[in-house]
Amino acid sequence: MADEAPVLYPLAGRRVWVAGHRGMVGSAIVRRLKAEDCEILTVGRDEVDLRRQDAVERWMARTRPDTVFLAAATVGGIHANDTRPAEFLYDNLVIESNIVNTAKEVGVSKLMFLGSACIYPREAPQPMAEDALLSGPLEPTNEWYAVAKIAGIKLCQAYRRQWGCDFISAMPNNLYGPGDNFDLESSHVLPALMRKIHEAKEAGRDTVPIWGTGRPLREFLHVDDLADALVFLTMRYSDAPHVNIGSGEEIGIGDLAALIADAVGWRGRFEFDSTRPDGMMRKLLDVGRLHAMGWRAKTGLRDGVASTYRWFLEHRAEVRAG
Ligand code: GFB
Repeated sequence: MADEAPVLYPLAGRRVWVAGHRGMVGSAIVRRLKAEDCEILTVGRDEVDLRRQDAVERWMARTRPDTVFLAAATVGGIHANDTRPAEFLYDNLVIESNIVNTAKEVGVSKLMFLGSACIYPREAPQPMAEDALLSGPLEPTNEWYAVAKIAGIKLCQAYRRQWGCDFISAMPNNLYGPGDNFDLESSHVLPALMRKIHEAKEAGRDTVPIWGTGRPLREFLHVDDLADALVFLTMRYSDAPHVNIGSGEEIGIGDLAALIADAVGWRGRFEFDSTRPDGMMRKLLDVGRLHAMGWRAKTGLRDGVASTYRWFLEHRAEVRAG
């Protein structure tokens, strides 16, 4: 493995704002930052609606963060992306614009913007390298979210170019882990299948529905690995191009379902619902740039699914209410 890139931006002693700290990603960043000697700042939606420019400006002017992790976003799985295009485009555009611009105004010295692998064209060569950005048409099921995330990358690059701001971007692949959304209509595939399979086991059912053909391939990254990579890049990377973050481990949706069924201890049959979309047939990131800086994912999918299932069992009441 490559030697770790040197630390350019130590976090010790800094005031670090995690925007979106109640989400799966934000809460993982907060957990990871506890190992750094920094002051963690958070604010709830009830206090500051990040879609309101004046509210963001007032809060940031008062709290004066040194560092920002921009993990606040309207997110969801293939169905939510496909059916709520206005929210996915508008919310994400305004949240990132408000925070990036105010970060420049109040003198934030480092900002990490979090995007998504869906920024890449539908027909991008696999694995998808950073320079595949804007080389072709997007996957239609998530183009609204993708356009907002591409705009976020460009905002960081523009503020770097015009104002010299040290704003960087990272693009993770499909995430999962503790704190995920388990709502069956709006969630991503891994938590959805975990919940469906668990509930089939509880109810003694021997079939579980799966959207699409089960053939699409996805690369899953545990959210604690993501948080570690984000802290790594914040401290060691300072340049305009965005950086991919992935596990390098790819699996078909049908095989993922079987792996989850093993973890849950359910035996039964999957019924594929071809009226639901498959989305991208393959979505694997080229993580050469990150590996060359000396970072690799640590959590294997089988272990990650097992620990996420334990988390799910411990939080069943919240998951059902959510
Ligand atoms: O995770 P997912 O919703 O999002 O779906 P994407 C992945 C694959 O799993 C698709 C299939 O082929 C789905 O049709 N799938 C099977 C299911 N059963 C289910 C189910 O019960 N629920 C869900 N949700 N999927 C997302 C983007 O795309 O990727 C986001 O929509 C984001 O914007 C994320 O970028 C990384 O991988 O297709």
